[in-house]
Amino acid sequence: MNKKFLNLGLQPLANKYLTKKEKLSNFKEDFYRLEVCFNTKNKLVSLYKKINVKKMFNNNYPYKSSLSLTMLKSFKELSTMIKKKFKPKLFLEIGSNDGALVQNFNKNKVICVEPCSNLAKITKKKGYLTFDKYWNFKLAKKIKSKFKTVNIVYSANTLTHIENLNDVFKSITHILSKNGVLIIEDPSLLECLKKISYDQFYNEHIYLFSAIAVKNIINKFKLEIFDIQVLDTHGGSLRYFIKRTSNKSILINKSVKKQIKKEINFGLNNFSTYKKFAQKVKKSRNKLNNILKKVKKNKNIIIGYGATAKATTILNYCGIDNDTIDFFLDTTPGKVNKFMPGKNIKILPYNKKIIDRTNYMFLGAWNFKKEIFIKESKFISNGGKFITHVPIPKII
Ligand code: DWN
Repeated sequence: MNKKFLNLGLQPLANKYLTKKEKLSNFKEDFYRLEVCFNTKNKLVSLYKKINVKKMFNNNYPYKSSLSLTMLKSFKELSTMIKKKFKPKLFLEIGSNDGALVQNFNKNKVICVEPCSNLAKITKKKGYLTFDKYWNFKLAKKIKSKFKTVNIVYSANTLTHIENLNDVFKSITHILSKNGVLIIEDPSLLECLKKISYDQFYNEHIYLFSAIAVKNIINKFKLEIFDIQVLDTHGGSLRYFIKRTSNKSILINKSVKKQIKKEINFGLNNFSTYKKFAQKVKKSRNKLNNILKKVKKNKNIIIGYGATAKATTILNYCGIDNDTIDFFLDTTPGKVNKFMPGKNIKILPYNKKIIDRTNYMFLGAWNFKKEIFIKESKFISNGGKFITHVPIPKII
C-alpha cells in the first residue's frame, strides 16, 4: 500500500528550462502535483503521480555528467576498480549520458544505452556503440541476440528514473552473464532524510532508493546485494554491487548488513519517520524564506549558483521568484540564457566578474559544495557568503 507523506505542491518539469521565445510567447508550462509516498510492503519511496518519460527524456535533455570534476573523478576511480576487480569482457551502461564514465573504457568493450538522443549522439561520435533507446525488455532482447551476455551492467542516477522496476530488473537479468555483476548507484534515501534535502524529489526522480527497498525489489529476480559503497556524490549516494543468488563464488560483504542496520535504526521501515520528515521540510522552507527575505531587505543581489533540477523543487515549493534570486549562473550550455522552470529567473553563463561584484549566492548545486568552494575561494575570501538549505538553511 502506498501512503503519502509529503506534498511539494505544483511543480513544473524539473529540466524544462524555458527559452526566451517561449517566455515571450507566454508558453504554457505544465505543472504537476508532486507528492511522495511510502510503500508499506516493500518500503520503497516513490512519487505518487508519475509523468510520462517521453516528456522528460527526449532529444533536448540539458544535463551533462561530464561538466563536474567531482563526477569525472568518481567515474575514473570506479572504472579503474571495475577493470581491476571484474575484468569485464563486455560492459553495458544504462543511462550513459555524455559518456563521462565509458570514456574510461576500451571502445570495443562497451555498450551504451541512452534515450536522450542529443546525449547519445556524443558517445556515438566518440566511437562507442550507443542505443538511443529507453531501457526495457525489448532492447535487452535485441542486445542479447547480438552479444549474448554482458559481464557488467552499470547504471548511475538512472534506474530511479524508470517507472517499471520489474521490467528494469527482468531486462537486466535477461542479459547479465551467470557470474555477471550489476552495479547501480543512486542518491541515498537515508542521506536525504538526514539532510532534509527534499529537493531530491522532482518529477524525474520517481524513486529514492534505500538498501532495504533495493533488497526487497531484486529478491524476486533471484538477485542479491553483495556489497555497498557509501559515496559523497549527489548529496550522498549508495553504490550497490549485485549478483545472482546462484553465484556462490562471491561472498556477501559486511557492508550490506551494516547499511541495512543503519537504515532500520533511523526508522526507514516506519511510516512515522516520513511524517516527521515532512514536518521538517515545512520548517526548512520557512527558515530559508526568512533568510532570503532578510538578505534581500538590505538590497543585496542574490545569485543562484547552479541551475539544478533540485533547485526547481526549491523555487517552486518555497515560492522564490526573481524578486528574491536575481538570476542563476550555470556552466551547462543547454541551460544558459533560459529561465528556471516555473519561475521567472534567468540563467546566465558562468562569469567570474559577475561573482566578484556579488555578496550572496544561493547554492543550487549544494551537492558540489566542496568543488564549488575551492573554485570560488576568492569570492569567499573577499567576504562573499553562500546561502544553503542543506542540512539546515543558513548563511555560510
Ligand atoms: O539524477 C539526476 C542528476 C544526477 O542530475 C538528473 N535527474 C538531473 C540532474 O540533477 P541536477 O540538475 O540536480 O544535478 P546536479 O549534478 O546537481 O547539477 C549541477 C548543476 O550545476 C549543473 O547544471 C552544472 C552546474 N554547475 C555549475 O554551474 N558550476 C556545477 C558545478 C559543479 C559548477 O562548478
